[in-house]
Amino acid sequence: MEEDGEGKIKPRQGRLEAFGMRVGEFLGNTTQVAQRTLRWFTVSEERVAEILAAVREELPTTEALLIGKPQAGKSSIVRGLTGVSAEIVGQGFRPHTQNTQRYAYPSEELPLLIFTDTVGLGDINQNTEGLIDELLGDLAQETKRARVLILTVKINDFATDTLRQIGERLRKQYPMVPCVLAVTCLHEVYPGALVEHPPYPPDLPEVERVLTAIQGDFAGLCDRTVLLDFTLEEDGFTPVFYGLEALRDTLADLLPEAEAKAIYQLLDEGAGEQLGTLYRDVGRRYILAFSVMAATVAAVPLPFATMPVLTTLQVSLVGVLGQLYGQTLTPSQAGGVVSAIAGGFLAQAIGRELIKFIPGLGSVVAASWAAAYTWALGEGACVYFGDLMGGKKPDPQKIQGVMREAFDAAKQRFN
Ligand SMILES: Nc1nc2c(ncn2[C@@H]2O[C@H](COP(=O)(O)OP(=O)(O)OP(=O)(O)O)[C@@H](O)[C@H]2O)c(=O)[nH]1
Ligand SMILES: [Mg+2]
Repeated sequence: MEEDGEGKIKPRQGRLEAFGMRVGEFLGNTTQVAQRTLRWFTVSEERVAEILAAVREELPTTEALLIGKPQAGKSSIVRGLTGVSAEIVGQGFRPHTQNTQRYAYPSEELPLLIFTDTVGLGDINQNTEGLIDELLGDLAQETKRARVLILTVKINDFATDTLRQIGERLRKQYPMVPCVLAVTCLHEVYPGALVEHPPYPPDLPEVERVLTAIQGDFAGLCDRTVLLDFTLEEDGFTPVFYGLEALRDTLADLLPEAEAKAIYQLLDEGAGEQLGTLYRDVGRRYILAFSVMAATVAAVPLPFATMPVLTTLQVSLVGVLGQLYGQTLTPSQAGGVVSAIAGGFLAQAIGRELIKFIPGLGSVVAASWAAAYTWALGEGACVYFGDLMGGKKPDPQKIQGVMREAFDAAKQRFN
């Protein structure tokens, strides 16, 4: 292991506030082995920044440019693909420019998905040129990210001239960027008697007729069309995300292999069924994204030992989860939480196993192990933050238990 005692993550200047104190108490419960393990798993702040930059370079990041009129369903697509609302995805979100906003998932510093959302596209819009310029400027930037245009149209909206013009301009200049036509709000044209979605894809003359017209309007512009109906839970349609699998498959077909694989992993396991609103469920979507990253980076050679890279990912994950639970953590504090949780877990749950591997641990770990370990840590952090939020003292025993279970389940999943 490259990391040693010099410059690990420490709370700054003895400014251990309430949060850090709790971490301290928590730490007090870990064994000596854990304390030792902790040292192996700490990473200096400068190193964290370096690692983040290197990891970001390797991530199979997809940038989706969502273009559509207000209320066309763009934010709903963000919610479908990430499991969280655009407002939550947008935490740490900066207004991009006048006509577009940008959201990064799961986080700005380590994005797997970036959404550029047009906000200024009206019917009669003097800003169209400005918007086109912004989008062209976006596309002009050199990047390793895979990009895709998603033109979003409500199924009963035929006033789509501006959208088509924008699409044409972008396509003309960037013909290599694939383009998807996403037709939303399907149920609005269902015959009155139909109160549920038919099996996907819907085979209804009403849908077919309108779709033919829309496709005519966008002829030659889009590589693929996807039919969607992303309703709200209270609308009572099942699945809530009707067409999500088709969207996933379409994106996967159009994107390079690595990005396609990441999207598959992110939308694994019935993501379209239902979305919980509980913290834990939202948290899981973030944990999943970081676990996918952990597997990704474990599989590529980075100029750092794997363990510090995982620790760095986990520090970021804990920072994001903390935010979800209303705790704003400095990287140092997040590092403290990771150390406390990871140290205890590694020592107590798989300590013996681990000791055997420690000489090799710093250099290479299996992708599935990296993912499962990250998953377990995220689950542990949710319990930790949940307890804090409920005014309880985090219970190390409970956290260890949750992590052990999560680790075993995740090992299966990421195998
Ligand atoms: N039934 C149904 N409702 C949808 C669908 N997509 C979006 N909606 C609803 O339409 C409304 C607008 O959807 P958004 O996803 O916020 O649309 P938007 O394009 O982001 O809108 P702006 O941010 O205002 O430009 C919300 O109430 C959504 O729940 C869909 O496919 N089916
Ligand atoms: Mg929106």
